[in-house]
Amino acid sequence: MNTIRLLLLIATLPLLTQAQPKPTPRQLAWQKLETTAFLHFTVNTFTDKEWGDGTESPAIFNPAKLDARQWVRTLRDAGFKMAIITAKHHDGFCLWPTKTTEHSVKNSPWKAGKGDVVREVADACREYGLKFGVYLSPWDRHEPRYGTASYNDFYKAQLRELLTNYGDVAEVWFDGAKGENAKNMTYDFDGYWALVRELQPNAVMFSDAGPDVRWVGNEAGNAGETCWSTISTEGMAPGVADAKYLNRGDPTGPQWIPAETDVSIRPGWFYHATEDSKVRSGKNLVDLYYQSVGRNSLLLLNVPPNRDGLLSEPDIASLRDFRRILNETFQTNLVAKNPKLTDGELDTHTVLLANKPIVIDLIGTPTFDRILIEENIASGQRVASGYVDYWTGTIWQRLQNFTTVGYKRLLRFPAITAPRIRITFSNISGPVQLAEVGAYKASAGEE
Ligand code: FUL
Repeated sequence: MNTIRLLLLIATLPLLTQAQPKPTPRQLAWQKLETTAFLHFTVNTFTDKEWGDGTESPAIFNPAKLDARQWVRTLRDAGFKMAIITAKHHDGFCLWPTKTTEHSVKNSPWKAGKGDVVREVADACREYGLKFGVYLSPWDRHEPRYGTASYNDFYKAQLRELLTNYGDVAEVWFDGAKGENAKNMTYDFDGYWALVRELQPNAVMFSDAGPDVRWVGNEAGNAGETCWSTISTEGMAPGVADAKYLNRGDPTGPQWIPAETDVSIRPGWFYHATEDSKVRSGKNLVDLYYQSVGRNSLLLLNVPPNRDGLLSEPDIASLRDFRRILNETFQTNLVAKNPKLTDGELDTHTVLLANKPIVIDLIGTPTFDRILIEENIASGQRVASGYVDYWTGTIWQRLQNFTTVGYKRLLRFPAITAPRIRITFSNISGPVQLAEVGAYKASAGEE
């Protein structure tokens, strides 16, 4: 070994041996879902509100044509891999016939009180091959025990029902939202989380502060341009977190808690007929995809069923456009076939050190305007910054700088034509495991 090599090894040794946070298998499986859906549905759908106050009569809940198979089929066709249903929102109304309260579908005219929305969604997810998740609002404006210690038992009993009667649950959503004048309540989050681990060990848990996946810090569909999957949860709890910190993550954070980007296809989370004309277009949804999945996050797109109990035509049309555009853009990878970098697998990768560029040959001299870069995050997230150059025929020309990569980084730029590109990682926290590289020409639908 020559001296330079030896010095290099000594310099990188602390980085190699330093324990870096890594995803658990359940977090890794979750990240690979990329596009997931939220279904906001409750009495609010019938009162035209966003937050119910808990006084709503179960009698108003009557989605006469409810067809959860239509919801999940539509989502499947649009490429979504999981659906999360609001089993109970802040109003306390339960979409399943719970034994814990009378405030549920069992006292609604829908299916003469014999219906179970949670079951229909879980069954449809199984039928169409989607993962299934539940949202169970800790803040409950109906339950009289809310504000006392015994509410924790009530909440855990609800969790137990949802996690034992409906098959596999892939995600449990703990919303930190709580009205300003809400009663004081000391939630037993440790107890809730232990119960989820016991009953559904493969489920990831979402809250502002994890423990498995975190809020991205806004509801506008924007992960940080820089987005680390690591944070420190010191001083945080659901409802208590610094939104800016969550948005970017923290390169020195000791915990692996990646960001989930929750955003609605409509202005509100629940269905309102007045918003039928304000549904995001397919192109707009594609922007959300670049801003979330393309920035090392995961898209959780809300598509709220209407009063009939169906997804609405404008939403379906946008979802269809969204998938068509993404399929057109990403169907042909213009990077020349490479056993490690174009095989779609994270664990086959090429190791790169700082400022040691890798040249990537393209197929012929194609025209392209999108680049994809992926790290093998199974070993952690290591790229803090880098840049891409392209070969003009005479020189390497700078195409774009980027910051974090993580699970997936998508770069967008005006189309260029070149036979090869060159990627350099300039600031890294350890040897980078470059897993995938792609170059694409965007669908005309993105224009
Ligand atoms: C918020 C809630 O208050 C909204 O109603 C919605 O459920 C959103 C996903 O989370 O905190």
